[in-house]
Amino acid sequence: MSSAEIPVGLKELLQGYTLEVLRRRPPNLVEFAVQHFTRIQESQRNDQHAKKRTIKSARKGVTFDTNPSKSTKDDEEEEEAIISDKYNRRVSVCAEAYNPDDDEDDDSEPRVVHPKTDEQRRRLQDACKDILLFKTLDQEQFSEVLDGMFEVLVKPQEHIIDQGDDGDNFYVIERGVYDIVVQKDGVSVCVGQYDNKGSFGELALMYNTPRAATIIATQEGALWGLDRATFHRLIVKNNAKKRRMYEAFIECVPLLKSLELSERMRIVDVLGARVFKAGERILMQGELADCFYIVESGEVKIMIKSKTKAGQQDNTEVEVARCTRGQYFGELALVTNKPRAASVYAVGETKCLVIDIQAFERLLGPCKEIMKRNISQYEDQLVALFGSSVDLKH
Ligand code: 1OR
Ligand code: 1OR
Repeated sequence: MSSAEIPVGLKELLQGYTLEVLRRRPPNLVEFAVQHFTRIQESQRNDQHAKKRTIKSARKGVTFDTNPSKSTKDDEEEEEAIISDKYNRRVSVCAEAYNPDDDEDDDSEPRVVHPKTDEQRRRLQDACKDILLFKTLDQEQFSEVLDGMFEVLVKPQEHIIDQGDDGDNFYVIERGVYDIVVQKDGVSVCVGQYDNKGSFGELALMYNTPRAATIIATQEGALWGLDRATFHRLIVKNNAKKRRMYEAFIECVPLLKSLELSERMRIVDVLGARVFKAGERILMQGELADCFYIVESGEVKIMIKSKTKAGQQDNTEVEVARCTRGQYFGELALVTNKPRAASVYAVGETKCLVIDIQAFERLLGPCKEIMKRNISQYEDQLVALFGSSVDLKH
């Protein structure tokens, strides 16, 4: 009998998997195996990239909160890499690939602090208060993010980001309107717009990919930038924690079942978590929409303003539905490009996972058919309630 040769590394791979299973006790072993080995594969790819990288941080006009135990020689070398434009852009962008679990040497990097006046800090805090990517940071991490941000004033027609470039900074919008332009078959198409709020530029930094879109200011505006190294140290690292926190829950959301695991994880990377008090209004009928919600715990009720016999709206709200854990709401306005069709209130204290409209468009395309089918059910119910024929989808 010929003895089968055991490939190098097989034992360690299987042991690693077994240990993870014992530690995390996943409900589905096969799915967990796919996840586990995909992570290892990503990490191997990242290691290869990481070997090639050259880290050159751009730090003009920046104070370093240096670690006193760190040699000053390192700091001198870092300072040589200064680039002087207002975007803090680097000549050569490092290519650390995505691996949120990877405990790279980020922690030993000096902490970047851009000094700010009280007035600047107040404006910055205001711009950042609804940024989803910051919603799962703890107080200290959030404060470090604020320290690391720098103000960028932009002019009409200025390209903040060009599709295909390496990623340097992440941006939070303080004011201004910005077109999102994507090249499709050699033609530039405007696929969306940021209107005085939101953030962009996270993808290239999270996944070490070229910029996926061009962002153009349509008018004068103000942004807050966060450099790549700080973004990596605070946001990408936090994503490893987020994936662990939400992985099991997101697997059980029926709407997302048709997505690949990696697609669901990309949703987790960009979602924010928000807690609403009992009775708090989450959405208001008639408002413009910019987010999509999944209930993680608690319950929401959907209320619609009733119509009088003459078909006019009066202000009394009628409860038409409830959503609990794993169910979603707020998709209708995003799918139809119309204002919110109903108001939504938290019943008791309720926690929702929130996804912004750009991520919804980018990541939830494959789920739209399911949503549209459910929207047809809303239409039937609306007819039953108010007696008129409606087409919510158009
Ligand atoms: P980035 O670092 O790739 C461009 O630089 C940024 O544009 C990107 O991060 C996102 O923050 C932002 N597809 C890809 N990136 C988008 C999109 C988008 N929208 C905003 N960004 N789509 C448009 C969805 C409305 C899908 C286009 C096919
Ligand atoms: P939205 O973005 O319009 C309000 O914001 C959300 O309430 C809406 O998306 C849906 O996600 C959710 N009619 C309209 N919106 C509803 C309904 C609904 N149910 C949930 N939403 N009907 C209830 C059908 C069971 C029909 C009302 C008569």
